[in-house]
Order: sequence, then structure tokens, then C-alpha cells
Amino acid sequence: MWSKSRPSGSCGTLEFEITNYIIPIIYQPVLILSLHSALSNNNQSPSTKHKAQSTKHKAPSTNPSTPQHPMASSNFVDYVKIYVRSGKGGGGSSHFHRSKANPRGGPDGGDGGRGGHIIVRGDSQHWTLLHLRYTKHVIAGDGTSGSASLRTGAEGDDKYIDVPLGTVVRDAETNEIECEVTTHGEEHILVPGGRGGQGNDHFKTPTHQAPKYAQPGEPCQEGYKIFELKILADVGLVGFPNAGKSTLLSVLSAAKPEIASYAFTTLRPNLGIVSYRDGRSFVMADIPGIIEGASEGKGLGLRFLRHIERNSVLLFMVPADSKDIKKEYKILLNELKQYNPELLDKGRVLAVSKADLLDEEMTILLKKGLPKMPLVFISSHTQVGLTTLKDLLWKQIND
Ligand SMILES: Nc1nc2c(ncn2[C@@H]2O[C@H](COP(=O)(O)OP(=O)(O)OP(=O)(O)O)[C@@H](O)[C@H]2O)c(=O)[nH]1
Ligand SMILES: [Mg+2]
Repeated sequence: MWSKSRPSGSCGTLEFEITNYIIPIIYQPVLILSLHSALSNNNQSPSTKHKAQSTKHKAPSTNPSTPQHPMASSNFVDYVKIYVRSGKGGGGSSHFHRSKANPRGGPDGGDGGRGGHIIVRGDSQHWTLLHLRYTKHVIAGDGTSGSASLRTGAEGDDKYIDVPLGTVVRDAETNEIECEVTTHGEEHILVPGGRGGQGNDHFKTPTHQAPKYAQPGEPCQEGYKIFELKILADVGLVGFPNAGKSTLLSVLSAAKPEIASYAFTTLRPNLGIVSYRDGRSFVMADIPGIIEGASEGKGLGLRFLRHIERNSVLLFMVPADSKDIKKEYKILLNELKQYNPELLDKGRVLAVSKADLLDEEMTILLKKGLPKMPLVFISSHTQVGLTTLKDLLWKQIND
């Protein structure tokens, strides 16, 4: 599904236009998401518009010791539950033709109109489910009844729910996946409208020329549906809080995530486009830090683990000053396994971050105890190992 030789989509506004033109439509929301950080100085950015609106009511906390709760300030909405109801089908008509010339004409009752569908539509202009945050009900129109002279009733109005690419819709009761939207303009009938009933004209037979029976319209269907956004990226960063994930993203791409020395600086995913050799590039997602027990809901982990389900490669980051790098890596791996064992089928790279804190001797010593897997010591501050890291990631993405 992933294009292996995507052109460079780095950084500034000009490149954005070029990249947006070349990159397949599926990447557009990803681009917009990543570029919203890249363009964060530009007040025209839609994301900053949202931010500006929300800060009117509540100034964001700037004190690093009191990070805000994610739900308090975030306009990154990746989960909504909506009650949906399709339209009822209109009833078929039971009618007999009457005219001066033909006072005892045959049945001519028309069919009822179809009830409106609830349709989910992919829209690359949206990059979160924010616009659906306060949508509690979506109800389609009912079809109208058929009438005399074989006139079919009008169809009920269809209702469209526009969603960002990467949205998965599930039934709230059965938890079954109903549809997955990955391309712009893609449409799925989530809840079909009831069929219109047939008029009595359909029921005449050679032996029963004047049936009075006409079919009623089909009833509507209703239920709660869950809309979940799983962002699309090639590489997902996985690490404990403070591992240096956001710093790495800010160094490798034009994204400008918040960076600070306290845990849970990142409260919502950030995306960036990493330029690689020969004008190629890949998308990297920085998600909030994971802690032990994340798969059971501790920290912010569970809420955001879904965002690595779609990544093709996972980059584990463990800081060099961690007490036990191998143990920390195993904890992270175990959390992912508990959440969804399929996550372990993805390509993996381990980056020991903040390598500038180590001298050469320590690096050699540490390397010996680490798991046998694609491994690199990196420092976002001194840029050590970043080229090797990109090579390793590119190889894994294309394997
Ligand atoms: N010495 C050193 N410090 C680093 C490096 N990369 C990041 N840091 C520091 O580590 C701290 C945490 O960095 P972040 O990038 O915010 O860490 P994070 O993994 O995104 O943290 P959360 O968002 O809380 O999950 C900051 O104080 C950074 O300056 C590095 O390569 N070397
Ligand atoms: Mg962060």
C-alpha cells in the first residue's frame, strides 16, 4: 500500500505545494497534519486557527511543571461516537385507475421512495475528527409513499459524514469494523435506508387482476457507531516519556512539536516528513510516551496506541541514560503485544537516544548487552547516527 519512492516533501511552504501535487492522494491528510506543525508560524494554517479559537476561552499553560490534561486543550480528536439512523422506505400505494373513459381501470399504485442512507465519505481536508466532536445524532430522511398513476415516492435525503483518511468505523454494540476510509472521495453506505414498498400494480396476476395489497416500506436502521482515526505514517516512534522522540522528529523533519524535560510533553500525535536521499521521503509519527501498563490504560498510552497500528515500521527509542536499556525495550514491546500482538509483525528498529551523554567506551560496553536487531546510537543534539538511522528505517520500510 505504501509507495516506496515517494518524492521529498520536506519543510517549507513551497515544497508543500510541490509535494502535495506529486504525493498520492492518500498522503494528503498526513501531509497536512505534518505540515500544520511545519507551518505553525503561519497564521493561515487551519490548525492554528483552531488553536486560536480554543485559546480565546482558556489560555494554554506555559508552565512546564503543570502540563495540561490532553482532553483539556487538545483539538486532536481521534474518537467519536455517533447515533445514526437511516430513513424509512415509503409505503407502496394501493390505488386503482379511475377516469371517465375507464371508470374501472386496473391497479396503478406507485412504489414508495427509498429511505435516506447514512454515508461515510473520505475527505482529505479533514485531518482529525474535531468537526464531529459535538455531532451526537445523524438522521437521514424518510422516503415518501408512492401514489396514483404509478408515481414513485421521493427518496429520503442521504446524510454524509465526512471523515479524515485513516478513519475506521465500528459498530458500538458488536465492535465489528463496518468500514475503513483511506482515500479522498471514497464512500461507504454505513446504514442503508429502507427500501420503498411496491405499489399494488406489482401484485396483479392473470387470476387476480385487482389486488388491494401494497407493500409497506422497509423500516429504518439505527445504532451507535464509533469513528476512530488511525493516522497513517511509515514510521511510528515508540518510547517512554522523555526518550527524546519529539526532539528527533523536530530534527529530522520540519515539524515543531513541543519539547521539554518533563514526562508527557507530547499530548497528541505529531507527524513530520523526513527527507531521505535522492528526493525520497517518509512520514514519521511521534505519539505520546508509553509507560508500563499503557495497554491497560495507564498514562496516555492506550488512547494513542491505535496510531501505531497503521505504521509499517516502529522505531523504539530508549535513552542512553536509562538504567537498563534492554529491559526498557522489552517493557515497550510487551505493552504493544498486550495491546495488539499483530504490532510485533512490523519492522522494528531500536535507537538508543541521547548518545551524546555517553563516551565511546560506554557505547561499546552498552552495545554488547543489547538485543540483536537493527540498532543505532543517536543524538538529536549532536546529530550523531541520524543518517544511519534513516538508512535503517528506509530499509525496513521497503522490506
Ligand atoms: N542530551 C540530550 N538530550 C536530549 C536529546 N534529545 C532530547 N533530549 C532532551 O530530552 C528531553 C525530552 O525530550 P522530548 O523530545 O520532549 O522527549 P519525548 O520522548 O518526546 O517526551 P514525551 O513527549 O514526554 O513522551 C528534553 O529536555 C530534550 O532536550 C539528545 O539527543 N541528547
Ligand atoms: Mg514528546
